Amino acid sequence: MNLLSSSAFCKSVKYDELNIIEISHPKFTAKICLQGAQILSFKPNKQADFLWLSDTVEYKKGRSLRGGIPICWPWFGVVDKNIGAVKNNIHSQAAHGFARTMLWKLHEIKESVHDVKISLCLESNPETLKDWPFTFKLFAHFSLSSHMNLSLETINTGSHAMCLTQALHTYFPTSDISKTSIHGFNKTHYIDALECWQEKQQTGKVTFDQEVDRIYQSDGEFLLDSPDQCLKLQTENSQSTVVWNPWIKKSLTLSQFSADDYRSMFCVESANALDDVVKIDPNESQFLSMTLSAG
Ligand code: TA6
Repeated sequence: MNLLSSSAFCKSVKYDELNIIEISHPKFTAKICLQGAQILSFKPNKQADFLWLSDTVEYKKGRSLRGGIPICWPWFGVVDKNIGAVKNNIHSQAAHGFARTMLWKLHEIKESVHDVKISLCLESNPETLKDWPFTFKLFAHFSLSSHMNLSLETINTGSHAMCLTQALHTYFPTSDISKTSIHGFNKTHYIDALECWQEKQQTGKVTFDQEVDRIYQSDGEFLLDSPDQCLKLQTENSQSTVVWNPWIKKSLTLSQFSADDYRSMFCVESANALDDVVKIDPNESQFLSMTLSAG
């Protein structure tokens, strides 16, 4: 009997070309796309969805979906912005790695009246080895109840140490980007991707009145304050957090993104990016984790 047929809360539904696991639990509902192990929606009872998903999202094989939490792995951002130890092993020009566009396998479901724990797995294969010459097992462990935890586990199953960068590229909703702020970065240094990757220092809360694309050198706990919901984001094993809003001009270049979508979303991404490189020795593993809860 397969995992889903014995589940009380989970079922697989076809959306165009992709299979989505729909979870309907007494405490929450959620949707997880098997492609990319990408959670698209997490909505605790009596609360708004914690995640933003584009109204023009496309469920197509091999293409990342705009919204939810794309898993950027085994590199973050454009290849050339990674340090040598990472980029010298990459034989692809795709941004944000290959994990988000590959088909993962459902690995385990554990469920109770309190929560659903569901894990998906991606293993190295001839396709991944073409782009990145390391053998691995990658797990996305979701623990869902009235809050959401995602832990990305990388296991190095090869005989050589691997260096990677990664991000849980979370899209958040807001009813008004101009009244949205992020707390927890005061006095934190960041790299401004829009101003020649210069290092700067944050003063006070982060607000949005133009395109923002910054990699903050920080970990820990952040408060995401928008007009109709306040969320707490906690991270583990992440020393870099990316904050992004494309604003008006960049919005016009994005797939699955309407011209005014920048008003209703923002990204805060729990990452290991730029110099915050993860090195994993043979038979070792590393976890990058995030927890989202009502603020
Ligand atoms: O995380 C911010 C960022 O690197 C931006 O520079 C922008 O490229 C964004 O990710 C979205 O990238 P995508 O490839 O998903 O369109």
